[in-house]
Amino acid sequence: NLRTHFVSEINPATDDGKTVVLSGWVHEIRDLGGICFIVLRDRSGRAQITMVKKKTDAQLLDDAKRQSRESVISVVGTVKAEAKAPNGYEIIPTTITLINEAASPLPMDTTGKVDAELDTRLDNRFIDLRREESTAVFLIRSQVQKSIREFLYENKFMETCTPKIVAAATEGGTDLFPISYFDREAFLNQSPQLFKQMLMSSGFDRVFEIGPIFRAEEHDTRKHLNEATSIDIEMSFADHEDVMEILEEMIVRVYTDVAEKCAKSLEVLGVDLKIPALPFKKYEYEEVLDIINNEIPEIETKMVFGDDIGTQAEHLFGEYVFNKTGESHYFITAWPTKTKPFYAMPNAERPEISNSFDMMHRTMELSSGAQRAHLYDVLCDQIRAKGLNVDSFEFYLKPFQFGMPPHGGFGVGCERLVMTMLELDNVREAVLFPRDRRRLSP
Ligand code: ATP
Ligand code: AMO
Repeated sequence: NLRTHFVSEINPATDDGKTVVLSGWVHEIRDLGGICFIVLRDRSGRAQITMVKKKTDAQLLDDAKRQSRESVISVVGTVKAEAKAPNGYEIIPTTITLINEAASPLPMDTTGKVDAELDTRLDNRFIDLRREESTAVFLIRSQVQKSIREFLYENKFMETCTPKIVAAATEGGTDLFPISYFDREAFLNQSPQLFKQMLMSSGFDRVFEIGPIFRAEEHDTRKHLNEATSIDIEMSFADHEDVMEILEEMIVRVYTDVAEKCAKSLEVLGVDLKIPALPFKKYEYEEVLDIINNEIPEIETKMVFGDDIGTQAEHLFGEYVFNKTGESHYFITAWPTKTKPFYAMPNAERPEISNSFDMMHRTMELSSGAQRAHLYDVLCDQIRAKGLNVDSFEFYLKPFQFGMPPHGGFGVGCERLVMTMLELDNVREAVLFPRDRRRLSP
């Protein structure tokens, strides 16, 4: 047996005197002469293996001292409560088995004593992920995805998988990755958008997918990836208001679960999580323009209806909202129809605005969504109005002719959700093996 416990599962109060088996990596060896410590690390934390020279078998001590850092070892020993040790206990070993030796020097420091550039860390990601801060990010990300799944299942959503190799662009044609598909051209999908909508016509009613999206964005920023993970939902007999309610509840659920279940990882990262208050504040697009034009003097050029809210204005407005409400999350609703994709529903009274929204974090956009145009003729008009060809959307449009219910949905970037939650400087830190303009490996 190579493991009876993870390091964090041992409780000094109740396990004192017990024999346990721990397996993991040699985080550190400290030989102080009369006493020698090995710090063994697994994904849950670190345990101190203590060998007092006089009381330890000479061979065992000798073997222990020869271990190289980051080698894989397994330790059988007795738990001893010890207030000065990490987690309040140490292990007095009876055997230490070297399972696989690590070469030295290491490509990168794992102890946190030497700061590495993000690029160095990503080049050596396998070992960077051994750092407790990196592990913490992905333990939290795992909880985020688990909570989202649980929340959506509880709300009657079913999980789906839609194709990633597609024939047509979803979100406009500029940022597609073309691939060769036998003798035809195909693309990596930018969003499950068209498929999740088609499933509404199939009567699935509420679907979700957590999966990759591919965007050939050329810019190199802290918040754009070329392969991202999108949390997509689509629901029938619902409008944008219903969709926003699900979204804000989902976000609060995720924050609540992470605060409760990932306390240790949050502590490692030094993050004091504030759970957003419900409901999120809603600002209509035109209200946002008014505020930017009249209350945010840093934006010198007056904005007019139809303008995109650029990065600088987005940031300043986020600060404005935060100062006013104390909240980081909010919605911008009622975007001009021409700034939103063809599938957004134009407003019945004012067709120049759409039943759409973005869900914002103080520092960036986290999600967009909308009620969808579910009437065939309206949808065809909108596709044409965007200068796109109706014929290339035939597979998508057909379901709209044979019983399509009203519906709506959203997409949330999972990495941005984790990045903003954990105040990470760069979205790449929330991806195991990020893909960007320059990075295709590891
Ligand atoms: P910013 O406004 O802060 O400069 P951005 O406009 O480039 O950023 P993001 O905030 O990074 O965009 O988030 C993605 C947004 O960019 C979406 O809401 C969408 O409007 C636009 N976008 C990104 N990819 C696509 C795409 N493939 N097709 C259409 N729109 C896209
Ligand atoms: P949108 O294009 O706004 O909407 O994407 C939804 C969310 O996905 C994330 N995202 C990204 N994250 C990192 N890098 C990228 N390059 C990137 N692109 C997008 C963002 C963004 O808010 N079909 C619609 C959703 C819908 O209406 O249901 C869509 O894709 O967090």
